[in-house]
Formats: sequence, C-alpha cells, structure tokens
Amino acid sequence: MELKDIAARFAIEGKVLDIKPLGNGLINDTYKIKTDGPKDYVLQRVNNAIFQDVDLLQNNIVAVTRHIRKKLEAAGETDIDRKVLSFVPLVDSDKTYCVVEDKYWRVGVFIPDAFTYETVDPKYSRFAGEAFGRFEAMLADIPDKLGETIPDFHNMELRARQLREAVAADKAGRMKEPEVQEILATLQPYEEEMCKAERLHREGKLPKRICHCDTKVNNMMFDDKGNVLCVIDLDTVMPSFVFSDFGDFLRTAANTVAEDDPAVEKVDFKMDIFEAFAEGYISSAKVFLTPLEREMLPYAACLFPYMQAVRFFADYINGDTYYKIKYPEHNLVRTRNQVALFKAALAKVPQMQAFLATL
Ligand code: GN1
Ligand code: MG
Repeated sequence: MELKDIAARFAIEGKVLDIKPLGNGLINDTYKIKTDGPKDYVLQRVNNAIFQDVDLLQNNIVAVTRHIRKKLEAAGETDIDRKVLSFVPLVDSDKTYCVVEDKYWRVGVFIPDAFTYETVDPKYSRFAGEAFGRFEAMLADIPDKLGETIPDFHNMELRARQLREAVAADKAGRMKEPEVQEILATLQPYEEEMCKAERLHREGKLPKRICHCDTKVNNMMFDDKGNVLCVIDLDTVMPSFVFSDFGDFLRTAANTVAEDDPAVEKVDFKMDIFEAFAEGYISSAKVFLTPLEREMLPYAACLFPYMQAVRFFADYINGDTYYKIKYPEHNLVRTRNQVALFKAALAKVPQMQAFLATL
C-alpha cells in the first residue's frame, strides 16, 4: 500500500498534493503531507517493534494533548493550534491510528511556521527549561492514568542489566574488540551510583511524575522570534523521574557537539546552557519539585549521558538492532561521544551545585 492510500484513511481536509520525508528521528518514520486545504499534516509510522502497545501509546498521547489543550483554553491562550499537537481521527472511526500490513500509522496536524534546532544558545535554553517545567506542571493533574509506552524506559537498573545481557550473549561477536572491553571497564565503576534514583524510589523518597522522556533539543518547536511553541514527539510521555526531562535535554543541548560526532576530544558540557536551562526549568517546576528532586538535578545531568552511552553501547554489542545507523560503527561512535560527555558533566557537578544554590 502506498503512503497516499494510508493518508486517505484519515479525516484529512483538502486534497493530498504530496508526501515527503520529514525530520531525523532514530525510531519512527515521519513524512509531511502537503494538501491544497487549510492545513498540512504529519504522517508517521510508529515503530511497533519498540513501542509494542501502540493502542496504549495513542491513548496516552490523546489524553495528554487534550489535557494541555484544555489548560491553554482556560488560560485564554491564543494560537492554541500551534501550542499543542492534535491528532486526526480515521475516516470511519474516532481512533487516531490504523494498522496496515502490520504497520501502525497516525496523522497529526502540521504546525506551520515553526522551527526545530539541533543546538540552542543560553537564551533559547532558558525558554526550553521553562517550557519543559511548564509541560510537567500542566500534566501534574491529568485525570487519566497513563501507561508506560516502553516499560521501564529510563530505569537505569534495567539499562545496566540489558548491557550485561548483551555482553553475555555477544550476538554480533563484538566483545573481542579491545575498545569494547575498555568502554565496558570505564562504565562499570559508575553503575551503582547511577542507579540511585531507582533505589530512592523504592524507599519512597522519590516520586514519578508524568514526563516527556525524550527532551532532545530537536523535540521542541520555536516560532520565528524564538518563543517556544510546543513540545513534540510525545510517544514516550509517561510516568518517570523528573530527571528524564532535565537530563535528556542537557544531554543534547549542553554537548558542544552532536551526539554522534566522532571528534570525542571536542565533547564538553556547556555550563552556560546548563545554567540557563536550570533557571528556566526551576522557574516553572518549583511549584511541584521536592527538595530532593531539586538537589539531584546535577545527578540528572550526568545520568542521561551515562544511560545513553549504556544504551548505544548495548545496541552496538547486540549488532545494531534498535537505533537506526548510517555506518557500521555508528553506535560505537555514539557511545564514545556519550562517555566523554558523561565524564565532562561529572567533572562539573560541583559547579552545577554551586549554581543551583544561587537560585
Ligand atoms: C531516540 O526517536 P528519537 O530519535 O527522538 C530514543 C531516545 C534516545 C535518542 C537518542 C523511544 O529518540 O530515548 O535518547 O533516540 N527514543 C526511544 O538520540 O528509544
Ligand atoms: Mg525526535
């Protein structure tokens, strides 16, 4: 079946003119549908090897976007259609996805005149921090019970276990590479410390809240003046520690280079981006953050490069079955980069703590 036949199953206004690839996500396949009507659309194939319960996932997203829409309406917000995503039902039912030849598809409304960036300056970082804090604050009272679209997605204990399993299985025969052994030895000593959020949660000291869980820089839309419009890529919205959103944003935004830049010597953790983001985030999240959550934000800034290193590394060892790769060593290059970022962030924890104390 062709893309235009899939698009035809959704209640799209106007005639479809063309459908072209959009963006650079590592998981789903995304296309822009251009129409002759008032709106354009985004057609997406949800990767159901990774998101195994697409029904739960779409229910989450519809609940979240409806809740945010209501809040924006109540706040007298203008331009709501650019400030929250909306999904298009099928022609013959109110479901917002369809299954075609075992593939899952959905259509959202394309947000016009909006931009995403791969890097941000401190000013944008502050706006982003404020926006993610607000996103979490708006979802604090969502009445719907959201499921985990990927169970234990940001559970560091699970990620560490998956790495151990990958090492034991050695499916791609990569454990014989000396560098693989070296990276493993580098990561290992930090594992226990990095797993502390899970322990604190079991002890009842750390709550889970509804978080975005994929706050890469490029998952935020800005208008042409640099104002944040909305947060996109909602597949991973689920209960998690606030560290997810704080840490994952900085993982991409505070890195001096892209997450897959092979020039590891250029990797550093930008403190100005951290400071601006932390300031923005705390300004809107202070209404719900506990003292412990706040105190652990520098831990979050280290945890996410660490977790991502573990995830890229496990995927490399498994023979690249999860992340899309562009060349055979791509996941190894990503791993090196994230290990370097982890170390850079770790070295700056005292500076981060000192800054947070000034807020
Ligand atoms: C994936 O789909 P994308 O590229 O926004 C991944 C994130 C990783 C990221 C690394 C569902 O996000 O968790 O941080 O790649 N999403 C999933 O670039 O695993
Ligand atoms: Mg994305």
